[in-house]
Amino acid sequence: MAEFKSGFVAILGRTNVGKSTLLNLLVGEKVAATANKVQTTRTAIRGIVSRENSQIIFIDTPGIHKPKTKLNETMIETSFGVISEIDIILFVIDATSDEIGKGDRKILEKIKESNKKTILIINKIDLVKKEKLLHLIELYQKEYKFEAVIPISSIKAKYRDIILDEIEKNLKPGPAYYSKEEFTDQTMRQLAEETIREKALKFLQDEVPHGIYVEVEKMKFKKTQKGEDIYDIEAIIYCLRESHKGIIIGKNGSMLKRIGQAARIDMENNFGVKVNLKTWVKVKEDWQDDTAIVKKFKLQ
Ligand SMILES: Nc1nc2c(ncn2[C@@H]2O[C@H](COP(=O)(O)OP(=O)(O)OP(=O)(O)O)[C@@H](O)[C@H]2O)c(=O)[nH]1
Ligand SMILES: [Mg+2]
Repeated sequence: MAEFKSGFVAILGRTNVGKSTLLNLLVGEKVAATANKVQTTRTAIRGIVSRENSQIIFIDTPGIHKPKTKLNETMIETSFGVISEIDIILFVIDATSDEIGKGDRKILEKIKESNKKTILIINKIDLVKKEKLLHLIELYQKEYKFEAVIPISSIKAKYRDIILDEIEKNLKPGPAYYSKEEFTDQTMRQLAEETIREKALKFLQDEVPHGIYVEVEKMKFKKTQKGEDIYDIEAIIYCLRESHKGIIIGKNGSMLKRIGQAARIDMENNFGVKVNLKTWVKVKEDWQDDTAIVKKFKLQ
C-alpha cells in the first residue's frame, strides 16, 4: 500500500480572485463565504480534504489589498503569516489580468522569500481567450519555478481532482491530522456568522457591507411541536453608522428579511437541520480600528 501523505496548503492571492470559491470546490462543502466584492474573507479558514492515501489541510486567507484600517492590516498580516506554517502554496491569480500588478507582485516577492513549493492557479479562465492565457503563463514562469501551472475555473467541478492530484504528488509522508469526517476547523457559530455576512455582502451595495461584522449571540437546539429538531439562532449585525443601519434594515424591514431568509436557507442546507433565525442590527462606530474586536481576526 502507498505510504500515507499529508500537509498544509495555503491559498494565497489578491482579493476577489476566487480563493474561497476554490476552497469550497476542493473541500466539496461550503466552508468559506464568497462574494463578488473585495475583502470577503477576513481571517484564515481551514478546509480539510481526506483522500484514500492522503489528507490535505487547506488554509484560505484574506485577499491581498491596500490596507486602510487596522482590520485590513491584520487581514494582510494573517495572509502572509500563514506562509511560514505551510508546506505548499496555491498562488491564485485572475486570468483576466494583462500583467503582474502591484498586489500580485507583492505576493510573488513573499513566495520567493519563502522559497516554498508553489502551484500557480490561474482562475476564471471562463472569462478569457486562450491567447491571453498563454501570455500570462509566460510572464509568471519567468518569475518563479512553480511546481505546476494550472488554468482553471473554480465554478466548474471538473478541476477539483486535477488540483488535488497535483498537490498529493507534492506532499510528504505524514499522518492524518483530522478525522475523516471533519471538513473545517470552524465552529457552527462561525459558520453561521459567515453565512449571514455573506448574504449581507451579496445584497448590500457600496461601503455598507464592508463595515459589517456578525456576532451570533445564541445557538440552541429545540424541538418543534411536531417533535422535529430546530436550531434557534440569534445574531447581531454590527455596522458603522446609523445611516447604514437604515439601509441594512430596509423599507419595512425588507432588506434584513431578505438577508435572514437567504442565510437561513443556506444554513439549513449546510447543517442539515431546520433553522429559526432572528437578526438585529446595531451600530458600532469605528470597530474596524478597535484592537479588541480586530483581535478576533488575528492568526491564532
Ligand atoms: N467567472 C468566474 N467567476 C468566479 C470564478 N471563481 C470565482 N468567481 C467569482 O469571483 C468572486 C469572488 O470570489 P471569492 O471566492 O469570494 O474571492 P476571494 O479571492 O476569496 O476574495 P477575498 O476573500 O475578498 O480575498 C465571486 O463572485 C465568485 O463567484 C471563476 O472561475 N469564474
Ligand atoms: Mg475569500
